[in-house]
Order: sequence, then C-alpha cells, then structure tokens
Amino acid sequence: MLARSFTSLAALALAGLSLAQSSDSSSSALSSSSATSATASQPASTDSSSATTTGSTAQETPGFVNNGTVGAYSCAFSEPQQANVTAPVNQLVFLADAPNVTATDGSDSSNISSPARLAPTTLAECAEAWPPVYPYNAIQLRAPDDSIRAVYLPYGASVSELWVKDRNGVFRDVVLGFDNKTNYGTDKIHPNFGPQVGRYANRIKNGTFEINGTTYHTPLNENNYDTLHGGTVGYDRSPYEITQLNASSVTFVLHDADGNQGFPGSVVASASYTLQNSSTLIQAMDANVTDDKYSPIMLSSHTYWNLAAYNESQTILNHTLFMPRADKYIKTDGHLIPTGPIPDTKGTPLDFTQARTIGSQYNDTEGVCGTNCTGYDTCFVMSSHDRNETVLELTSPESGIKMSVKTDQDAIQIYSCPGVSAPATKGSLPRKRVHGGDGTLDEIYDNNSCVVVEMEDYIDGINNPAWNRSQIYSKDRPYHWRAEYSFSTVE
Ligand SMILES: *[C@@H]1O[C@H](CO)[C@@H](O)[C@H](O)[C@H]1NC(C)=O
Ligand SMILES: *[C@@H]1O[C@H](CO)[C@@H](O)[C@H](O)[C@H]1NC(C)=O
Ligand SMILES: *[C@@H]1O[C@H](CO)[C@@H](O)[C@H](O)[C@H]1NC(C)=O
Ligand SMILES: *[C@@H]1O[C@H](CO)[C@@H](O)[C@H](O)[C@H]1NC(C)=O
Ligand SMILES: *[C@@H]1O[C@H](CO)[C@@H](O)[C@H](O)[C@H]1NC(C)=O
Ligand SMILES: *[C@@H]1O[C@H](CO)[C@@H](O)[C@H](O)[C@H]1NC(C)=O
Ligand SMILES: *[C@@H]1O[C@H](CO)[C@@H](O)[C@H](O)[C@H]1NC(C)=O
Ligand SMILES: *[C@@H]1O[C@H](CO)[C@@H](O)[C@H](O)[C@H]1NC(C)=O
Ligand SMILES: *[C@@H]1O[C@H](CO)[C@@H](O)[C@H](O)[C@H]1NC(C)=O
Ligand SMILES: *[C@@H]1O[C@H](CO)[C@@H](O)[C@H](O)[C@H]1NC(C)=O
Ligand SMILES: *[C@@H]1O[C@H](CO)[C@@H](O)[C@H](O)[C@H]1NC(C)=O
Ligand SMILES: CC(=O)N[C@H]1CO[C@H](CO)[C@@H](O)[C@@H]1O
Repeated sequence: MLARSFTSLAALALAGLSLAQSSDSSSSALSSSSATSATASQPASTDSSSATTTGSTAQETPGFVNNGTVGAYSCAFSEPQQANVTAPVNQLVFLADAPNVTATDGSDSSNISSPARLAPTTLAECAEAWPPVYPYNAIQLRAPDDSIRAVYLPYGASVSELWVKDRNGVFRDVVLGFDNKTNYGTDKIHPNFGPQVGRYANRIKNGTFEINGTTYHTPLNENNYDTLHGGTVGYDRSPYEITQLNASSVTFVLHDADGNQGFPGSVVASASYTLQNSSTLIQAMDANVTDDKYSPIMLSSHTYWNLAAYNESQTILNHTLFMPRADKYIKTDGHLIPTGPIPDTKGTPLDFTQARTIGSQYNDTEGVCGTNCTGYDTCFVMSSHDRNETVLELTSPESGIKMSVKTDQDAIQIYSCPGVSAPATKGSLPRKRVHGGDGTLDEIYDNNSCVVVEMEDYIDGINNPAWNRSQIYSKDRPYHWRAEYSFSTVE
C-alpha cells in the first residue's frame, strides 16, 4: 500500500481514492469510472497515447504529468526513514493506484521563455516532490470530502477540469478546455480557456491610458483596435510558478516586469484555488506593485462553464441565470468598448435580477455582444452588494447542477459564447472527450454552448474617470480579488 508513510486523514483519503480510481484508464486521472459510466452519452475517454514513467524505483505520482512523463517522486511514497523527509500531511497524496495518465506532449518546451519552477522556499519540504514544473503539467486537486475535483495548469494559472456532482450524484466536468494540455499554449484560436487574466482584464480603449500625466500604450491585440486581456502575452499566456500545493489547494505566482506589454511598474501576481468540503471552490487573486510606479491592475478569471457538461444538451440557452444585484450594465460600442453610460438593466434583455433562462430574451440581444452579434458579452454592474451574499446563480436544468457565486468584486462580465466557433474565420475548438469530443473537429464547442462568468471591476475604468473607480495600484496599495463558487443540485 503506497499510503503507509502517511497518517490519519491523508492515508484515509488515499485509500478511498484508490478504490474510486482503480478501474479507470481514462486520459484524465479525475474522470473516475463513476463519472464516465453513469451518464450514457458521456464517453469514457480512450486516449491511446501512452504514458512513460520515469525512474525505476520511485512510485508514480500522477498528481503531476511532468513534461510528457508521469512524475515519479519517491519521497512522497517512501518510508520517511528512507527518504528522510517529513512530508506534510496531505502533500501529493492523491490518486494512489491511479489510472495511467496520458502524457502531455513536451515538444514545445524549448519555446517557453521562463519555465515555471517551484519556489525554492518549498524545496525543503519534500525535495523530490518539487521538481521544475512544466507549464502544462496537470495539477489535480480534490476537496477533503471529495465533493469537488479539479485540474489546474501553471500555464495561465488555468483551470482545465472541474468536476462536481449532478442531481444523480455523478461527477461531471463543467468547464471547457483541451484534452491535450499543450494546446493551451499552441492553439491558434486561444479562447482563454480558464486562465487568470491580467494585468488588466477585458478591453482598454485604443490600448491607451494615462497616469500622472504620462500616456501609456498597450498592444492593440484585438482587431488592431483595443487591448484585450492584458495584451499580446497577457497573464493567460504566461507560465506561473507554484508556491504552495497540497491535495486540495494550489497557489500560482507570476512575476510581471516593468514595461511588459506597455504597463508601468513591476507586479507580482498570484492566483490560488482551494477546494473545500460541500463542493466549494475558493478562488483568490492578489497582486503587489513592487517598485515605485503606479499601474492599473484588474484581474479576473476566464472560466467557460457548461453545467450540463455537454451531456443531454449542448446549449446553455436553457441554463437559468440569476444576478439579483446586477441592476446596471456598462454600455459599449460595436467593438465592446465602453462609451460612458451605465444604464439600468430593468426593462432590457439584460435584466437577470429575476431568475430566467439565458435564452429567454436572446433574440432581443442583437448588438449586445458587438455589431451584428446576438447574445451576451456584457459587464453587469452591481450598485451595491455584500461580499457574503450570493450574487450569481447559474443552473442547468439537464444536470440539476447549480453554481452559486459570492465575490468582493463590483461587476460581472457575462459572455454567452455567441462567437466561440467561427469556422469561416478563426475556426473552431474540439470538445474534450468527457464532453463527447472525439479528438477531431467533428465535435466542437459550438456557439451559445458555454458561458464565461468574470467577476471584476468596471471594464476600462481607467479611461472613464467619471465612474470614479480606483484601479491604479502602487506598492502602498495591494490588489485583492475573491470569489467563492459553491455547487449544489436542484430537482
Ligand atoms: C535525517 O534528518 C535528520 C533531521 O531531520 C538528521 O538529523 C539526520 O542526520 C538525517 N539522516 C540522514 C541519514 O540523512
Ligand atoms: C497501465 O498501463 C499498463 C500497460 O498498458 C497496464 O499493464 C497497467 O495495468 C495500467 N495500470 C492501470 C492502473 O491502469
Ligand atoms: C517560439 O514561438 C514563436 C511564435 O510561435 C516562433 O516564432 C518561434 O520561432 C518559436 N521559437 C522556437 C525556439 O521554437
Ligand atoms: C522537458 O522535456 C524536454 C525534452 O523532452 C527537455 O529538454 C526539457 O528540459 C524538459 N523540461 C523540464 C522542465 O523538465
Ligand atoms: C498535443 O498537441 C501538440 C501541439 O500542441 C502536438 O504536437 C502533440 O502531438 C499533441 N499530443 C497528442 C497526444 O495529441
Ligand atoms: C491611440 O493609440 C495610438 C497609439 O497606439 C496613439 O498614437 C493615439 O494617440 C491614440 N489615440 C487616442 C485618442 O488616444
Ligand atoms: C503582497 O504583499 C503582501 C504583504 O507583503 C504579502 O503578504 C503578499 O503575499 C504579497 N502578494 C503577492 C502576490 O506577492
Ligand atoms: C429548453 O427546454 C425546453 C423545455 O424543457 C425544451 O423544450 C427545449 O427543447 C430546450 N431548448 C434547447 C435549445 O435545448
Ligand atoms: C429566435 O429566433 C429564431 C429564428 O427566428 C427562432 O427560431 C427562435 O425560436 C427564437 N428564439 C427565441 C428564444 O425566441
Ligand atoms: C452587419 O450586418 C450588415 C447587414 O448584414 C452588414 O452590412 C455589415 O457589414 C455588418 N457589419 C459588420 C461589422 O459585420
Ligand atoms: C460575513 O459574514 C460573517 C459571518 O456571518 C461576518 O462575521 C462578517 O462580518 C460578514 N462580512 C461582511 C463583509 O458582511
Ligand atoms: C506624484 C503623483 O502625482 N502621484 C499620483 C499618481 O497617480 C496615483 C493614482 O492616480 C495617485 O494616487 C498619486 O498620488
């Protein structure tokens, strides 16, 4: 039994997991047999790529898929006296007897300017368990009660899988992503599947802003017209370091240099994810300016949700959306650049202060997501709310899964995926196998089949001083962002 060097909860959790996992041979170590077999239309993943193991004596620790090979960290699985380390309880003790894990392809690693590495301060804890980390390593976490499971990547501090139980108690992966983790970095469309976005999320008009009389320019990476999500190489395309990791939480950190993408000042930004009992995810983002400059900072999370996991249905038009505090929205032009006014949602197709389906007024939304576009790509504003209250509920009638969100942010961007697929122009994205994909473009993530929910501050607030937002940070003013997502089911 691999777990014998661990005590108490960790060993118990490990034993439980190994039972749950023993018959699974899926490409995703988290797509346990119960998740893939109980829902008939959800195919068990049969990726044929073979995993290679490193080391001859060490045990597999598929908590990492390290650079095309399954990581092998003997200290996490050896007798303490052999390795002479005291591994912290809960460290890397998930997924014993785990399924074979599909190797991610390491061929692109030469092109990573700064490979993610674990911070030296953690090396003492279990040196072998903290090797250099390849940005596309899959980091698998579970809540202590195994009510929620997730996979994160150092690349963009991205969520790649998030498993919660449906009304029948069967796990579903409710976020979009790529099976082949390398594609997060190489895919030409780059839909921003699940990353932290920064240094300044959403759009900056004309890629231009002014601080203390100095004008700054950031890349016009959207239609050569505006800056989107922090520029050409935003946080979403950056390899983060891991500074903290245990079985249920991970923290990623990014060092963003002065002048990168045109932004003034050096910034250290973090993204942390903690899975808690009762299907709860706590997500936190923090950033510090580390020199004497002033910089705009607005971080957000760019997760694409489909709470039915493409099982009974692909569309999210039947998902119910409820944002009781979203009384206003930011008006934009056809390029989705704010024009100034922040009108009431009441009486418009943007009113979700009463729960209703996303599709219920869809045909009235032409132009809301840009010129000639029907759907939502909108920054909803909450004039007042408490960080303790639920400000958003998204529910799938098919799976019964309901996501409830609390946040300290004052606005929520909703993108209902009207243009996620554009075969004639940018192309389309293959669905993950757990979403019915077959590894080809025969099964794609279609339009209106997902919804991105981004808690953030008012978009382009740096160019709209009349709104009186306070989006400039300095070493005396750290940036903070919090959200709690909890998952439950409805009948
Ligand atoms: C094991 O570690 C302890 C301190 O943690 C140290 O005193 C001891 O010498 C080490 N043993 C070996 C064989 O390295
Ligand atoms: C992993 O793959 C090997 C070779 O295909 C097989 O013998 C082994 O049983 C597999 N292990 C698990 C846990 O599926
Ligand atoms: C890295 O990627 C860029 C952009 O895709 C490409 O132009 C460059 O040749 C690549 N460099 C290496 C060393 O592969
Ligand atoms: C990843 O693998 C490539 C070759 O496959 C190797 O050159 C590179 O050093 C590896 N990177 C890490 C971080 O282990
Ligand atoms: C993953 O994608 C990369 C390109 O990003 C490709 O080179 C590699 O062959 C793919 N791996 C698998 C297993 O499909
Ligand atoms: C728009 O940005 C360009 C540089 O990208 C700059 O030359 C121009 O002055 C800006 N226009 C306005 C109105 O800020
Ligand atoms: C920001 O600075 C505070 C105070 O020094 C520190 O506690 C925090 O960890 C820092 N955050 C990041 C992301 O570096
Ligand atoms: C939405 O739900 C209704 C009622 O259950 C059903 O008739 C309709 O087909 C569903 N629409 C879509 C697009 O799935
Ligand atoms: C929207 O319009 C299309 C085409 O006119 C129609 O098929 C569809 O039923 C309408 N949807 C709603 C929710 O009214
Ligand atoms: C919007 O649609 C109209 C009518 O089909 C077309 O003339 C126009 O070029 C479109 N505008 C854009 C920006 O695509
Ligand atoms: C949130 O709730 C907790 C406990 O109910 C309370 O202690 C705390 O003051 C509340 N915070 C806010 C911002 O309302
Ligand atoms: C010297 C100076 O003018 N500093 C200001 C720069 O801008 C920030 C943010 O707007 C102000 O807080 C500083 O006082």
